[in-house]
Amino acid sequence: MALLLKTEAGRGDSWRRALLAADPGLDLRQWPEVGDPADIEYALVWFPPKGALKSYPNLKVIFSIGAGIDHLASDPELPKGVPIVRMVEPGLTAGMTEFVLMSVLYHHRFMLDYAEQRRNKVWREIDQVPPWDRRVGIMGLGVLGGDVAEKLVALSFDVAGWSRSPKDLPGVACFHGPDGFIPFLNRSDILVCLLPLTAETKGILDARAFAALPEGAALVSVARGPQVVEADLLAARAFAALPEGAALVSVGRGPHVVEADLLAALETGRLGAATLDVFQTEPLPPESPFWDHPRVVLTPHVASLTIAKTASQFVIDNIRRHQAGQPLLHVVDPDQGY
Ligand code: NDP
Ligand code: OXD
Repeated sequence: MALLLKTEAGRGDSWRRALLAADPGLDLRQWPEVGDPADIEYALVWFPPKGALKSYPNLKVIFSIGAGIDHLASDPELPKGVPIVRMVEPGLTAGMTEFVLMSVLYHHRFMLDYAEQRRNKVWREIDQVPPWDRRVGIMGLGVLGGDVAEKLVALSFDVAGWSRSPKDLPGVACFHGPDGFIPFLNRSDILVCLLPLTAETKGILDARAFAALPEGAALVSVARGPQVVEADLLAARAFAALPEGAALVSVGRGPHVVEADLLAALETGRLGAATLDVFQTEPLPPESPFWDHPRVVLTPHVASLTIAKTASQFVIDNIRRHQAGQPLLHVVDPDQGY
């Protein structure tokens, strides 16, 4: 049995060291030095070239280096019937919780406003809001969203979450499904998007919201005349469901958001601020208006990174389970796409 490793550029050696520390006897083939393709039974990959994974006739399991598997699902030639395992490991979870807490606290404590005051040499207090009066909404209550929710509750925020199936989490107002979406948005002063990218969640801040919005809720005009297309109008309605001046923390995937409508919502003040870690096009093109937007905090898709050491243990343990005939942990449901 051999494990194929294809990481992002520059991270291959640390993964190799970590995997061999977890299993010194491992037959590891580091892309592109694969050897005989027939030897490959497991693949641990991040953005493999489209069509590449179909070259391994004995491939039994595909492990994603990230929690998201959209980099695999978007491959039209992905071998059918081979299970995909998403990444669940403590380093990735801890990193995401740190990032979201940092972002929520940043908006909660008006740090963008204080940065602007500082640029203008203004010394002025802004009224402090206690955390129990700040409503934080988390889209996605899975491994990452669930941990974020728990830590925000511990900090005394008024926390809600939205998922596909019903949930019961201590201290969290849980909403689910299309009917729960607009009531959930209505009570999100700070909205965190931690959904996977699937056919259902692509453009989530418009289409599903539109279907559930009450009559008359879509009052934000994006006023872009003939350029307004239906998808844009729908997204404007989703933002319209948020409380005036809400902040968005977008750390799931770029295509969850229709970027033109996000800009419009920032312009009208419907959204007061946004932390954006993921974008429609990555790397973010130099001409993007987000680079210089005064109400945007921007990072280059680094909200959390998989930590090779802890993740390698997860992968090796899962391979051992598979070889022992036990069920794999954290297998993606192909029908749901996450
Ligand atoms: P999980 O699969 O554990 O959780 C996904 C959550 O989203 C679940 O609660 C699920 O609901 C919910 N969900 C999925 N589809 C829908 C839908 N149609 N409507 C409502 N809720 C839905 O994923 P993780 O928490 O591990 O990861 C989430 C995402 O975070 C990843 O897919 C990735 O895109 C992103 N990510 C980004 C990183 C970054 O650096 N920016 C780093 C790591 C991850 P239910 O519980 O009912 O199934
Ligand atoms: C992930 C990511 O999905 O880093 O893990 O984006």
